[in-house]
Amino acid sequence: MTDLRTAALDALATQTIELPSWAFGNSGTRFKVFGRPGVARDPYEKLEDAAQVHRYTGVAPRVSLHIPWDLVDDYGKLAAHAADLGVGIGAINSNLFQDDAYRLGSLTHADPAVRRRAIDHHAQCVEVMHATGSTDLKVWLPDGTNYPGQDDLRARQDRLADSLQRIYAMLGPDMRMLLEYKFFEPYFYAMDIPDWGTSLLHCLALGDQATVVLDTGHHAPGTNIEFIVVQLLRAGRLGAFDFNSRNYADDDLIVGSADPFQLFRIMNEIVGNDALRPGSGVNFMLDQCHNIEPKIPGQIRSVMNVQEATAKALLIDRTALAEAQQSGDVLGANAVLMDAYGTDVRPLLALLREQRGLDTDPYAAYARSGYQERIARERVGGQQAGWGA
Ligand code: LRH
Ligand code: MN
Ligand code: MN
Repeated sequence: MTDLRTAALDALATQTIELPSWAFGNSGTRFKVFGRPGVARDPYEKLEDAAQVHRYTGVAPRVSLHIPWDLVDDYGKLAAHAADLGVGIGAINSNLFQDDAYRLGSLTHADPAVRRRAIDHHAQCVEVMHATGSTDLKVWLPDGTNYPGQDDLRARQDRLADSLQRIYAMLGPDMRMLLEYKFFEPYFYAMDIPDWGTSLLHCLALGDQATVVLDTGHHAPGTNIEFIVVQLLRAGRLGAFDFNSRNYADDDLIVGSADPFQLFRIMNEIVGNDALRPGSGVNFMLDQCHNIEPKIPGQIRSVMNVQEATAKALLIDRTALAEAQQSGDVLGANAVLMDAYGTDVRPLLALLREQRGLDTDPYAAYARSGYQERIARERVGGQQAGWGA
């Protein structure tokens, strides 16, 4: 085996990918939520399903929770259940988009009482973090306006900065805030955190424990996402990814399904900037909802797609690339990248799994396991992923 392949195997062995609890509940389009037999009925069962993804892929040892979608009486008990299943609790997602009080905003609302309510919700999330051992508080701000003049854009930013500061002050020394941006939806004139620049400015004002989350579905079509990755890494503020695929909007499709080349370009910058290594501070999370496809195989497919893109990025001959770049060999440099992208990395990943005592094909191994048939038999009345819950 070449040195490049050996190094790639070593790096792949250290990679972990975090799963979203909401991937294991029923979800749908804005027209219909489709129920599937055997879908998890509560957060405990969501963790059981997530543990299946980890069991067959070996690289998905954490699960993000969403509060209040994953409301339980005893979070210590939920974390212990996770540990028994061989997984841990990852990021805690707050929810500012399902409350009547937030029609005109939450952390940006003109009324201090509404802002207080939104800030207090994060105190609840931080409590969950203490109880579960989670270190990442993920904040996606759904606030925005629909019409020019509807509200004062500057005043909303000022109120947001103040609210975020109060939330940041609740964090323990080992906790981080992950601040997510999205350019449109649920509002369409001006979102209050529409882009990475706005998120970064707020993070810089807050302090070192505040970092940006890049959800791959939250950009305008044609945006060069890998450029954003580079900028955030350069600033030391890329805290996490929410990986998913999009064709038109925030589609939340299987990672790497719409544009596997984009995923490769992103992972190229991650590998090239030494951000794959554990301890680099980047949490590789999935943020997907499966609407028409089965949940557990859907997550397995996404995890495998992230692994494939990562493996290809690891196979880039970076010495040859640097030489071609230095000498101004435009097509030569591009060819180095495309050679790696064109490599069939499935045998390498099969070897990785073999070395860990896993089946070489996690997707097929899960299908054979009988788990899907068992949950379809035993569970009745699956829980909705979140919306409308
Ligand atoms: C917002 C978002 C955010 C989570 C998730 C459910 O669109 O990406 O990361 O709240 O969806
Ligand atoms: Mn997201
Ligand atoms: Mn999203």
